[in-house]
Amino acid sequence: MLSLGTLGIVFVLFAAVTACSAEDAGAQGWTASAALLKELSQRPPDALYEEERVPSYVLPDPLVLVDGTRVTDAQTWRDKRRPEILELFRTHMYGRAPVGRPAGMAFDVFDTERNALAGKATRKQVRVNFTGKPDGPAMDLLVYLPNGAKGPVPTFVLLNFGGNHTVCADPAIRLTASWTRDDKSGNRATDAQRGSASSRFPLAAILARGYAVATAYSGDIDPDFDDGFKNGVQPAFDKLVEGKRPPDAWGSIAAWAWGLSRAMDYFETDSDLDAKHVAVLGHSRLGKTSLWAGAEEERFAMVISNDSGCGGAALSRRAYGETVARINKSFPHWFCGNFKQYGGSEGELPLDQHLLLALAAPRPVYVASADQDLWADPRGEFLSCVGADPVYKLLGTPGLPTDQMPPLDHPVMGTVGYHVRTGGHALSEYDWERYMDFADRHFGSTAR
Ligand code: GTR
Repeated sequence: MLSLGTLGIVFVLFAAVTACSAEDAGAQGWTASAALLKELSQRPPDALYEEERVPSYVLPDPLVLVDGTRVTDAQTWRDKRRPEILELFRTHMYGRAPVGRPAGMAFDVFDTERNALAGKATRKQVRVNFTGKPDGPAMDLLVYLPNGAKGPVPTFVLLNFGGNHTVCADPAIRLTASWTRDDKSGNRATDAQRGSASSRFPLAAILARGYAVATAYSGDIDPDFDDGFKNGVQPAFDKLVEGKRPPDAWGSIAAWAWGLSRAMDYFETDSDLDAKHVAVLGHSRLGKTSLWAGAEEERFAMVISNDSGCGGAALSRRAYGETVARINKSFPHWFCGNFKQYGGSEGELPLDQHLLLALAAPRPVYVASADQDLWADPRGEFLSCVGADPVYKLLGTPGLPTDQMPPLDHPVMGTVGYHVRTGGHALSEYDWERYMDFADRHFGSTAR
């Protein structure tokens, strides 16, 4: 266990870092705006936003086994510490998903349009039937890939919040039959919603940079409300113990992450897509999901979380903004039963979120925050990156280029990347452009 100061100067060990650039060296690290802090202190919910009130805490050391042995080589990380940490997250936080590709799973490529988006893209839609049974749970995968690519295309995969039809106004996108969050439309997908989330999917910019984008609706995998896991994929796969779901049974985040692995199963069958260069990305609750997907699924070559906050990239022990108690109350279905006991006692958790980032190592991982999004604790998200860095260094990668909070709109990119950008809780084109810079750097922009 290592001590941390309340102001976030962390990890005395492995302090060797490289300055990001001469320009950054002189610039001030980001701090929350005083005006925003004042405003937040005057409105509910009552959450901790002042750095001075962050409790002092001790983070589990990523390089010490539960039995106290220090991890000093890559093999011990790989064979012992990584599996141990994965098990901690499965047991105490996200729950345990079924292992591997489900027997009977079937893909139906029901749409291939080589002249989509005014000829710029090929659109594919694939029904992924998880059990292969006609009435079993299924998700629709929507893929746009740039036309004229020289070979298989590196791909960003992300879930969406409202249905595939919300990501783009393309009328050929099939409406989901699943429950949706839009209660004004009777919780159904409608034509009127087409393109309503397009700001999160700057398709023209993504395609122009030579990347494919694949998306599926999280609610096809598990509808996002607490119904005791009667709908979604869980009932088709759950193994009850004495008629009950065990306290480490998979919650919604684990189910969504599992769905992303099934998307990867499909990519491996599609020669247009470069399954060896797939970046898993997600925003907010779906950013918590992309991090867990990247931990459980090593076929993802890059892992990106956008404004994922509590239960995602932010350190739980800081209890800043959204807390474990609060998230368990608002969204009890996101995590497993065992996680409920840690509300208000984050220090008892045998893990924290820097360990989740470390599970991506040595693959590139990128964490992004937004200046106005204090609910998601930008500093806590950065400190998670700092906390994961020793693992990246042990594995022989450059890791995170600085242990100091970068200035606003100054991305840092090593094997671990981070930025805090101007603006609020959103997945913006600025975020996408940085993720593509990061992918160019690690996947090689000349590969296409
Ligand atoms: C909020 C929740 C966050 C975040 C966000 C979202 O209400 O408190 O943890 O996940 O929703 O997913 O948009």
